[in-house]
Amino acid sequence: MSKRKVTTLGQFIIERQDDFPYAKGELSRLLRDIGIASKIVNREVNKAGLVDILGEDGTVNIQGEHVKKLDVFANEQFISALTCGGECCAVGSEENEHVVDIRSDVSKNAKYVVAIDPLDGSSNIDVNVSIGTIFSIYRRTSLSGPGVLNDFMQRGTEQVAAGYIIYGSSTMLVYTTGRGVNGFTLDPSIGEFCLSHPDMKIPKQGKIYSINEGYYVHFPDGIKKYIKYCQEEDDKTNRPYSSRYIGSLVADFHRNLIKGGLFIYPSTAQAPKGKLRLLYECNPLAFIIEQAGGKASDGYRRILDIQPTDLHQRTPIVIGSHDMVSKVEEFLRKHSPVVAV
Ligand code: P6P
Repeated sequence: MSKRKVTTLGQFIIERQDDFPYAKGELSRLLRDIGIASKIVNREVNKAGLVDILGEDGTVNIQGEHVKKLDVFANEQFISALTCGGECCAVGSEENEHVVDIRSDVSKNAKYVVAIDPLDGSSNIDVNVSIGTIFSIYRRTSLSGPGVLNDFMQRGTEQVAAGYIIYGSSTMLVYTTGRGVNGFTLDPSIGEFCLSHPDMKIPKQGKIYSINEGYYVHFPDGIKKYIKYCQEEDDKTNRPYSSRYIGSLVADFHRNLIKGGLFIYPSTAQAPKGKLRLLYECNPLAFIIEQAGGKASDGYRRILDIQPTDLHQRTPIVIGSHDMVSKVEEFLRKHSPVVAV
């Protein structure tokens, strides 16, 4: 039986380096640094139930959420790996209110900044549900000195690379640099991410919709009507769809990327901007989904076109199979038209 060639993340990055004729390996090394930190976080996530790293450490993060120790640990690991790697000058993290300057002698000429959600879905940590890391890489716009907030106030279309790690039944790293989406599965026996899902594409149409229907009464009319549309019987359009909601963004996103489907976190009366963060959750996943042939909007505008104004700003999001996102936009235009201000 022919043995399949094993391509590690490191080999793949080097092989694809030619995609960046002007880059001198910095981005490759930056992606390598993220891969290293994710293996360390994976080790702790996998044994979280065995050591006293679960539970809350008593602090509250910028989001007002009680911080669980693994959040803190993951944030420290990624910041440490990026600091030592020397290719990044600043980090914008869900766990830090302000931009973290990570310059050192090694990174004083670093040209990239990284926005990151070090451990998304943390409320699922102690119930053993898949959780994830989401990252977004930009070239800094400031010319020298410490990385500053303005380096992060770039539209999602300016991302140089984006990806996520899902710590689940297996651990995968999925990323794009604007030339398609590739998935790597961690082989614990060799401690390497190995190419397992080359050139990932999301089906244009799916049969899964993912939304927290517990908030139904607070949704815009267009979303309410779309949910009812998903539940109608119609053989021609393969309805009713299946409702799947893990409550862990990376897990719901990853399932839809592979099977086809739609994830919605809409605005509600209480949260007009929704819950999810533009810079380190929605933009990176929007970059990935578009590269995989899907679509991502806030229900009205392309996510990647939104001009950020704050490090932790939120946005409603409709993301997944292209035709499903377009259908939601159609319902919102018809039943919840945006009032021009
Ligand atoms: P809700 C997890 O806390 C998270 O940030 C995402 O991973 C997830 O998609 C969302 O919140 C779930 O939010 O309001 O449905 O519990």
